[in-house]
Amino acid sequence: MGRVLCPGASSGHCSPGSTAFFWDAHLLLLLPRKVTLLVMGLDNAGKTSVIVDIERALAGEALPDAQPGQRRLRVERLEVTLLELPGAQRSRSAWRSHYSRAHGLLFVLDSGDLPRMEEARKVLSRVLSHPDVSGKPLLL
Ligand SMILES: Nc1nc2c(ncn2[C@@H]2O[C@H](COP(=O)(O)OP(=O)(O)O)[C@@H](O)[C@H]2O)c(=O)[nH]1
Ligand SMILES: [Mg+2]
Repeated sequence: MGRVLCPGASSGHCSPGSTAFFWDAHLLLLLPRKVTLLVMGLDNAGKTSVIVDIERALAGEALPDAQPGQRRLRVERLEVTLLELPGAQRSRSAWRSHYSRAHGLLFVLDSGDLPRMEEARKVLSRVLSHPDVSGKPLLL
């Protein structure tokens, strides 16, 4: 959670011990938090299948208004958007346009596809070296 502002405090923010801090933090906790997760990997790696598995495992409520390639899901107070990025080589250059708004990445690796392991390594390496990805959680 970001800094909690405390109206009326001369410094513009307040200590965790003050009443205002807890009041503001409480309000923020009530708001649904939107989380965007990018699901990436080579073509045919199993991205769509993983998304279906995640939806099933989380047993969240499916939310409407998802764009093509997106699944939206409410999980407790989170509104989670799973955005599948097309994995074909010609599509990968567009991935970077999504990095800045992502909260985390899921990189799907087909562990049975040994001939493409080096290709997957290079692709993941390029993703991780992008500044907009730096510091964000990755699930492989
Ligand atoms: N054997 C096996 N096949 C899988 C698995 N996950 C996905 N597949 C198959 O791999 C193919 C590609 O999966 P898909 O999820 O469409 O890959 P995407 O292109 O990365 O979205 C499909 O025919 C899936 O049925 C898995 O865990 N095991
Ligand atoms: Mg797919």
